[in-house]
Amino acid sequence: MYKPACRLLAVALLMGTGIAAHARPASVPSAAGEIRQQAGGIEARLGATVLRVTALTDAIIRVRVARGGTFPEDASWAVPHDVRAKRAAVTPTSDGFRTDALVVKVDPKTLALTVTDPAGKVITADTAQPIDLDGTAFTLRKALPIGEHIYGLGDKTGGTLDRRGKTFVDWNTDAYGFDSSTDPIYKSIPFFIGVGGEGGSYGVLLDNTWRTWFDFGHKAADTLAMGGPDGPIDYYIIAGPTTREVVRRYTDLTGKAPLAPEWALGYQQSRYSYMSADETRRIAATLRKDAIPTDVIWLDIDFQDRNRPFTVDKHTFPNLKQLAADLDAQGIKLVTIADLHVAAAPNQGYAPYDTGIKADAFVHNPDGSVFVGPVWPGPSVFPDFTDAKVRAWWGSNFKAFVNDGVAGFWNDMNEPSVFETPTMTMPLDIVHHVASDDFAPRNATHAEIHNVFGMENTRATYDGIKALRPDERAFVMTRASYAGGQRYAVTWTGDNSSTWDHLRLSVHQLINLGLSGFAYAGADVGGFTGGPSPELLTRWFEIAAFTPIFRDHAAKGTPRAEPWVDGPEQLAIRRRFVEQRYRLLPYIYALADQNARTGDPLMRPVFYDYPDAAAATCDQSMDFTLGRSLLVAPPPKMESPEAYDVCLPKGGWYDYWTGQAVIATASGEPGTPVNEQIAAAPTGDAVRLTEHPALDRLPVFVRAGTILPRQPLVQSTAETPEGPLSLDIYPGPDCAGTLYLDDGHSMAFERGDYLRQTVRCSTDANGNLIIDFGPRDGKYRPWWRQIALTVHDWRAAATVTGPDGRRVAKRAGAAAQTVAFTIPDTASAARFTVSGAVR
Ligand code: NBV
Repeated sequence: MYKPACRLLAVALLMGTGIAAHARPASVPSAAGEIRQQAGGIEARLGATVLRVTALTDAIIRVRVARGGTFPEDASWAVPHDVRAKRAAVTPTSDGFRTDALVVKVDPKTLALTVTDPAGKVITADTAQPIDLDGTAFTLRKALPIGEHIYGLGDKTGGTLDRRGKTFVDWNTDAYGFDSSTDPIYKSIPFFIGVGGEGGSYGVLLDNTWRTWFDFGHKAADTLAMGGPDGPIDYYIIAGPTTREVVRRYTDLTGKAPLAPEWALGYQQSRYSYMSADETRRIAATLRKDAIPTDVIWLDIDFQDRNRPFTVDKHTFPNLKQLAADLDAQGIKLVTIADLHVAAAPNQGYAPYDTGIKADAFVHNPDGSVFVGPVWPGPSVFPDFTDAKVRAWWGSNFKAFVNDGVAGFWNDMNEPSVFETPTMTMPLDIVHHVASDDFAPRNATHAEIHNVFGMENTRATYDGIKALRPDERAFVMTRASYAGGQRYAVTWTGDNSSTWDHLRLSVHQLINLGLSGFAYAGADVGGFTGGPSPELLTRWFEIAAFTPIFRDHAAKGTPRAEPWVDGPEQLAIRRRFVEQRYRLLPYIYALADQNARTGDPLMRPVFYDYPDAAAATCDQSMDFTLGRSLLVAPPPKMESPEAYDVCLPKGGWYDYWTGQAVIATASGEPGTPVNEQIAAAPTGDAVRLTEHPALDRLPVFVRAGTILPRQPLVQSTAETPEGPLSLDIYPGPDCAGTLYLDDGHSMAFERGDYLRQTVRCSTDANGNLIIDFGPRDGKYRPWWRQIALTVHDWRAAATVTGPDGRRVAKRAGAAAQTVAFTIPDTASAARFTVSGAVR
């Protein structure tokens, strides 16, 4: 498979230098290191090895290594050409260069790279033996200081959010039945973030599609190593210093997830499989009868004729278009599966095979024949997604489904999963044709393409749907992907199990996916395999209601896992959480808009917005935030009734469910009832409080300083809410909230048809609360005519005056804890004053 012979001769193998050699070149070039300045950076040469460090921006540098003096082609699946072509202004130094944000130094004797901030604080530094070359393989080593923690790397397992002390392999794998130590799994996102070092957070993207590996202080506690068997040594260092800046810059590099349709944020019902149109209608009817707000029903492989992609079983689904229309009339979209493996079915009138063969669209064996491997349809062929022509052909297959009104598509099995093979995928010597972007047209082995195969599958699907329905947002869900895959698809964590452990794991996976660019991610609610207990399914609903993608899905042959299966009591709790999700949609949709523009994930580790949180001593292993304003604190030992402590970062918090401020008490001791710990104003100190788990309660807190938009309950995002928009004001520092709205599905927002408005609050010298509506951006007209404001925990008597000085509302006494008033929709800048403050 690998052809090391000629490369071996060219590798720099210098004994006594930082570059370790495991094979000897024919001639040993000069060992004298030299550094040369060049546009945007430097090149350092040590023997035959050349290190090139280039600043793309002040805070992003690219590092490439040429073995034997020749750089591999400058091409990438993750980082678009125009981004790679950027150059920042740099100032040469004797041992490297500086940008406005970084100082880059190379030790010419070893090629060890050190990146510091301008004050000299180390962001990341190579070890004394930074690069190992061994045939085509390589190892890179960096220091891993005590106190540094590692996040990202997509949805890798590992049992904890932090990846320190562990090793991982990137090799997309169908990991049915995985557990918290299974690796590799479905996706390869070779991007991680170091948090807690002296120079602040930084990220590294190792842009190599081969079977790469990462060791975060496992073999040697002070060393971070990464490597691969072949392919370019090409990586990016992204400086912070905050984690937020790293993630934003990572998505500058690899692309932002496009704004999802609003319905993708609603509740989604799935099963492998709803077996007929009748069953699908019954599911929709029950969701509506039981008043479970729902936006999507998914059709898995059994809706197809013999599991063949791009077919429909005409007996069980006689009229897909009618089904889609009938569901649509109930506010429910249809998403259907479209796996990549095309049935190898010659002479059967199966167009995807016939047209694909004609277009030479399938990958080949080394002998030139088309590779055939068994998957769901039986013998199957595999589109060559790295070829732009093949992607265009693949995309055209969606035409009938788009015409039938199918709203979105699901690309499963795209690691690719191939049955009856020892490797569970196609052989490594399968030949792909690369003809895409800035890659020179050439053949490549599966060993090189494997990890990007799934991403290019989703790219073909995404581009295909966009071509067919250009003015609609394309919704694609994928199981496999690579760095940058967020440009084309949302994702889920694959075939998880119905266990508490998996519910815990899903929180870590979704947080780390968000840090790795995949802001839209979900786990099968209830678990794919096994069948959840009533309590597990209920808890899963509660937590998933605060995660980006909220989809209930279960495997064939497992107990049913729709929300109603465990009787009315469980259903009532589950419904309540789905309803909360729908009430919160204005907030969640504004987070989606924020993500599209900045890259900030929807679901975040607490330290994303509250770096001090890391110092707290509670078990925070299940905590996460949805945006900056909501902190969700599920019980860390979910199956246990034991009390547990929640640590809230400093700044002040309110209880989401009661609206009351949470204050620090002398207590914090287990056993203190929650309501005794809640009193007047948030103090701004970090808070420790004790929670007593109850199945119907999920602790959620609101940052003091939040203006939280919510809407009246709807059963689907297709329904127009009736009544006023709610703005809940939780007074505190840096008090703000954002409204974002558009039509929820089309591209009109790109033409100015959106609404974006910031509302702020502050207190004046007299303790009055000032509420400032900023001017409204965009020309979209909202559904609300009125805005209902509630100021939480406002314990003084109060009058509210509007912009014209007239009284809007009055509350007589201090007994009530909120001030509530309703105003007409306020599209331009306007100030409201809530008087009588002083707590
Ligand atoms: O298409 C069937 C399933 C699907 O439901 C699941 O979500 C995927 O992860 N698919 C895997 C293939 C069969 C798995 C047993």
